[in-house]
Amino acid sequence: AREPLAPVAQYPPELVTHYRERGYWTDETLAGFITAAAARHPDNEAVVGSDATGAQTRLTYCDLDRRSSAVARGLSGLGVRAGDRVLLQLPNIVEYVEALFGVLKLGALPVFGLPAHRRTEIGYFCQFADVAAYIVADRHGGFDYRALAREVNEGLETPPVVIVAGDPEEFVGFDSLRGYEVPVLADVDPLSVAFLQLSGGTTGVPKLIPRTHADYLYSVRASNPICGVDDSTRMLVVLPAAHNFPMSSPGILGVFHAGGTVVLAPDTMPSTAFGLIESERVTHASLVPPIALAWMAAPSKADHDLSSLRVLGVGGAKFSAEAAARVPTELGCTLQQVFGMAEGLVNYTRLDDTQELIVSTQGRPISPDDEVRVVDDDGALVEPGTTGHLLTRGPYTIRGYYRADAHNAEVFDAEGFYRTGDLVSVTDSGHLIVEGRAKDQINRGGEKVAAEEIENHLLSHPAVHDAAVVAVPDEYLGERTCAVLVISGDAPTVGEIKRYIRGRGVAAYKVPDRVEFVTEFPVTGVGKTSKAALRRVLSESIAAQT
Ligand code: J2J
Repeated sequence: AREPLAPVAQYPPELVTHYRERGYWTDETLAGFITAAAARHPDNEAVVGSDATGAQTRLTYCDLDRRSSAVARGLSGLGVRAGDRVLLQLPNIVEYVEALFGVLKLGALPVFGLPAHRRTEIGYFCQFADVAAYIVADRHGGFDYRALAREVNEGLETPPVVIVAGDPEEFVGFDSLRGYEVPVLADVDPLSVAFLQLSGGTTGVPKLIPRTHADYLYSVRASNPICGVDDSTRMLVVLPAAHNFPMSSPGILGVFHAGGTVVLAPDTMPSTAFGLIESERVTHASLVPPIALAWMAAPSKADHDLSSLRVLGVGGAKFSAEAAARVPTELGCTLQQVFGMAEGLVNYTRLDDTQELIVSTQGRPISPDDEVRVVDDDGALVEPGTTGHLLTRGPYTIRGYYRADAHNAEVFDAEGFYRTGDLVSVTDSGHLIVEGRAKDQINRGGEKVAAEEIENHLLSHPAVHDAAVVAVPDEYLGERTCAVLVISGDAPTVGEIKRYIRGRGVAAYKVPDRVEFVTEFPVTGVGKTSKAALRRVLSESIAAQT
């Protein structure tokens, strides 16, 4: 038997009552979600995409309901119980949605891995969340996930059962789960934790985010009208489906709630997306800025009929006003900027906002009960329109990370406000403009890299005396990572450092893009490494080189 879920920080009782009275929190759960959707729209097409073998697949809501029940049964047959954690690490294939709803129906908790994660991250999630089952695809993007599973399991005392979509080799085949047909539906408390989502992170190890059924589904339901999602919506999912953005803002869950269709893109190439937009009459898509830029720049745009596209959501990282302004003319759709976070708060520009607001802001909160505070370094509220630290609390923002008391004490204040680490200003209309970031994180085109995590890996190299990872500006990704190193002894080459980090078993997007050597770090008044000064020096030296 696995450990029970550790206790998580609760919302105060008076707010629970308030959120229920306002109708934000309902009895709807993710366990019953797809069965309820199938009852509303049994024969609508729910999902279109490839399966693990590459076969083109179309599932109605009824199909998806039946298949996910079979997965729930199969998992139960393997000994997975309600409350257990199940790590999903699947690419954008139809098995992802079958697995997701299968796990949820059983009352087990998905933990959302990304296809890019490797031994170190996966091993950590398995250990930290005491994962009972780990679901992967056989191969994807030239990588063999069965080999990863083997490596991970070797390092674990109580390894999870591994389930493989495609050729399972010695593991359990995902297809074998489909043999069971009796539906199971766990009786789940809507106020309980539904899953553990991954945080962008600022610390040495990734943080996990416990979201409840009620809080998450409120953000999903409330997103739909803001994003123009209804049963005619056909949404192209290009970003990894397990990311919070394509999952919930309004994402796959929003579309399923409305009875629309999710179209899974097998890769992120603009030509793939354009082909699918044309053939599937796609109406909505959500992208990070670099992919939106790639769409606008792609010559293949002219070869496809993109006229079905109504709304392009762009978020995850700052989209420049200059690029934002070009979206309507170059792609023939409405831009919606999205500034969200897996911890909760999501802001959208509204579809009927002025062009000025759509281009130059990152939107305003979903809920009238989202509280936004902008404070200076000392915690005092700033004058309206002035830049400061964004703090927030509300009906779908967490009150604490999973099993992280010390960190929680730092980033949640006594009133339960979450310190986002983002620097923002607020317009008269209540729209937020992301002005920068106070947290020690690199936003690499929407993929978040916690500086400390990579610094720790670098410091384990015998020749590295000191290490700092900072963002350097990049035209395409917005930011790239730069590792700045103080070396003791023989200096390794840049290639050796990158190979070393890769060899530590981390996601490729975390491997430093640049490596620079210095003899010492600039320090602040209190003798700490000054990353601000480092970033300044680096951008000057990069500017001088180009
Ligand atoms: C600037 N920075 C942004 C934006 C996120 C919807 C959309 C995005 C996410 C997400 C999400 C930004 N401009 N438009 O979960 O539901 C940065 C901020 C933020 C962090 C959160 C969703 N949109 N960011 O990106 O948990 O720094 O969620 O705090 O991955 O991304 O990252 P993440």
